[in-house]
Amino acid sequence: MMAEAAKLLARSKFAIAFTGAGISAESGVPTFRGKDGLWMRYRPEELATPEAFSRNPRLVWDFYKWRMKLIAKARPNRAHYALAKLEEMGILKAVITQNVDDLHREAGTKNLIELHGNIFRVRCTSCDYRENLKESCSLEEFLREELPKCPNCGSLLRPDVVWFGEPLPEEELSEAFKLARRADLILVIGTSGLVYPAAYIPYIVKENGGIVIEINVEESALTPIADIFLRGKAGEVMGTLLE
Ligand code: BJW
Ligand code: ZN
Repeated sequence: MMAEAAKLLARSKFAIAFTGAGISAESGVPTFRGKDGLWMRYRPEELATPEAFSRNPRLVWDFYKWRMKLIAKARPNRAHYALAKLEEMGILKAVITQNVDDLHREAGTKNLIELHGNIFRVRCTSCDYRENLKESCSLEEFLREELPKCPNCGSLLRPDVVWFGEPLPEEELSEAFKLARRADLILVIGTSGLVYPAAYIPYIVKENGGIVIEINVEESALTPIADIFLRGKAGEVMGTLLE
């Protein structure tokens, strides 16, 4: 299976990757679903919504600040580096991620499409103020504020991520769909494949005759369309695949 996957990848003309929370699990970033995927007693559907934020912004901000701290300390793992290496080798054309953790960028991936935003970016709930806390080096200061306010207009700031019921960034989504139509192979790594429209991406590749290679510790909603399923941790499997 592994040798077959490596051969298909080496022969592909336009390979892309589609990643989810599982690729960052070995970096110590918790996933959303599954036994270790919970934040206290909350489910993502209870926190990652605009309704939750207007009902209880403090609770939602506590969740994001907890993750910001955790993610700021996390380093890319072998899977992130393997994808950056494959891009450098000219095999992989893009990484489409549902993750907000910045670890693909840190590993060196150049053509990165972030479908659900980025946890280090914040934006105002009323005006068009935006800030990247990593670029402005103000993360620590920011984390000390209880309810972060816009420096322009004083309104509440929010994480620049996509919550349930919100549209995905238009340009990123159309670029992702375009890449999927063009791809002859897709590596689907560490995603439950339950959240749409992101989960359409592997189906588009499949419908256009492309090969779907899935890497996951367990079967997902996308396993039925996988041509090859490699069971295991993303870092370990990707490490072996590149050998
Ligand atoms: C390992 C591993 C290891 C563990 N190695 N593997 C049909 C079509 C379109 C939309 C819908 C639809 N049906 C329903 C909807 C609505 C909804 C939706 O999809 N709901 C479903 C839950 C049913 N979608 C939306 O609301 C989206 N917006 C939308 O549709 O807008 C329409 C609209 C248009 C115009 C105007 C207005 C509206 C938005 C979805 C936003 C999702 N946001 C989140 C939060 C982001 C911010 C944050 O990070 O806090 O995105 S929710 C959460 O789920 C996050 C993730 O990106 C996303 C996907 O999760 P992921 O990455 O798959 O993680 P897990 O935890 O689920 O899985 C981890 C996997 O890793 C598992 O399989 C493990 O086995 C594996 N694993 N360790 C390898 N070491
Ligand atoms: Zn503002």
